[in-house]
Amino acid sequence: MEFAEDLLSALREAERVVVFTGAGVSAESGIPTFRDALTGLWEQYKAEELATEEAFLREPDLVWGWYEWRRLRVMRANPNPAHRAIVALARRIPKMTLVTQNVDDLHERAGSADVIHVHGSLFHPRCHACGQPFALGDEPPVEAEGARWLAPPRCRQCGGPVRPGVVWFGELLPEDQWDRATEATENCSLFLCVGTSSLVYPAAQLPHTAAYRQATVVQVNPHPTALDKVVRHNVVGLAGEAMPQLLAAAWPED
Ligand code: BJW
Ligand code: ZN
Repeated sequence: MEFAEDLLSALREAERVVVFTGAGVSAESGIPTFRDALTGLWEQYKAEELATEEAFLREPDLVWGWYEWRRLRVMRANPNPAHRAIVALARRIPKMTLVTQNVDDLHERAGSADVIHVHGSLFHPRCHACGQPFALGDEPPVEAEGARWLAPPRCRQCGGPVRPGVVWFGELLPEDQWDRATEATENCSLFLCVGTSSLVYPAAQLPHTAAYRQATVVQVNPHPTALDKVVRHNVVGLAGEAMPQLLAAAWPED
């Protein structure tokens, strides 16, 4: 893979970098992207229809079962070369901030620290009624391949239904995570988008903010996205292949 020399020098010289990831960074770990068609029990639905509070209130067992099935898949998956390349990049850049829209924990399991999760996490459910965090057991959420409808557990404090700790459509992003993501974006010289369709706001605003502030905006994605016209460098390829190659090209002595 060939990279423009000014992309490589921008990377080498950057003091502050934001890496902004979406579902595509976990695709090569076997985690379907958000806009992939659902399969199995959920194939008659779209993810957009399940990722709402209304869906949870209407059919809690359907929605909780879907999230627990996804959590099981994540627990059985492993980080891929793209997650590991982002860890390696952090060692090279004086201040790198990792902002992810993903609700999995594959960045952390690859070794990234201080990951900003703007859309929450599959691993931090809470009570829908009172907000009390709910401690998940260590055991896998559902047996073997047993994707199924599952009643949400009840809150140990108030008896309310436990909901996934993710940000659904129509909900506000966690304020602390959003403030940190915005601050890092406004102060970076290079903003690297990896594996996101850049369709969901306000997160999708971040690369536009970076471009407005004169940062070099770079995209790694095998397909066209809403950002194609905004980025200075469009690296067309799979994250698990392009990211390690980008690092090797920027720091060939390693
Ligand atoms: C690879 C690859 C490989 C594949 N390597 N790449 C109209 C205009 C503007 C905004 C709105 C609007 N109507 C409604 C809104 C607001 C709404 C929104 O933005 N909707 C848009 C769809 C239009 N936003 C919200 O509701 C947000 N809240 C909000 O605005 O609050 C204010 C408000 C309050 C009250 C009322 C209204 C507003 C909240 C958004 C929360 C989003 N949450 C989700 C679900 C999380 C839980 C879960 O996972 O179930 O977050 S949605 C979903 O999309 C998920 C993702 O994090 C997010 C982004 O998706 P992502 O990561 O980009 O994945 P994909 O699948 O879209 O793309 C994958 C990409 O990877 C593709 O490009 C592939 O090509 C690529 N790829 N393989 C590299 N190997
Ligand atoms: Zn409660």
